Amino acid sequence: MERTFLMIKPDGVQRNLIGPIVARLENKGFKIVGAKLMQVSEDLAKTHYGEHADKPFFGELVDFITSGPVFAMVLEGENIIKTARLVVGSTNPQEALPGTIRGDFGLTVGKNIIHGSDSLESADREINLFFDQSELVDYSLINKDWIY
Ligand code: IDP
Repeated sequence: MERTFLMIKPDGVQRNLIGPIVARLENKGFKIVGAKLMQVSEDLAKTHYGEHADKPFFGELVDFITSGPVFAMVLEGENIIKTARLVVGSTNPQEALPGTIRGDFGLTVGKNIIHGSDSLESADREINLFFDQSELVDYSLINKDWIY
């Protein structure tokens, strides 16, 4: 079963969207294997967003993601990296479809509510960057036979 990393950004936490977003992810059938509220350090922000280091918005992005707590999650499901990105929606909330998290809750690209890994490599990297193995829980959900 595939795993991905999702993170409700400081705007989502401040707007009391942890509950509504987690409800969507659970309702979809994804299994939560790790979750925590945390403050992202400047070092962690720069490593996480390293691929954007030379973009003009990099400084703004690091300032934003460290501006308040985030809610970090590791979720599990079949083909979840791609599926979770569809649930999250397009990077720019103005182009994200209604029904997606960004489409329903956001209006600007700088404050687009949630992050989701975009590939197997990113998911592995980001899970290990934000979580210790001991924080991830192996268990079985009783509803799994009704999803798969
Ligand atoms: P993604 O989050 O959908 O994977 P990326 O292209 O990897 O999108 O960009 C990372 C994050 O950087 C976005 O989620 C968004 O918050 C921010 N970002 C992307 N483009 C811009 C921009 O033009 N201005 C400000 N922030 C941006």
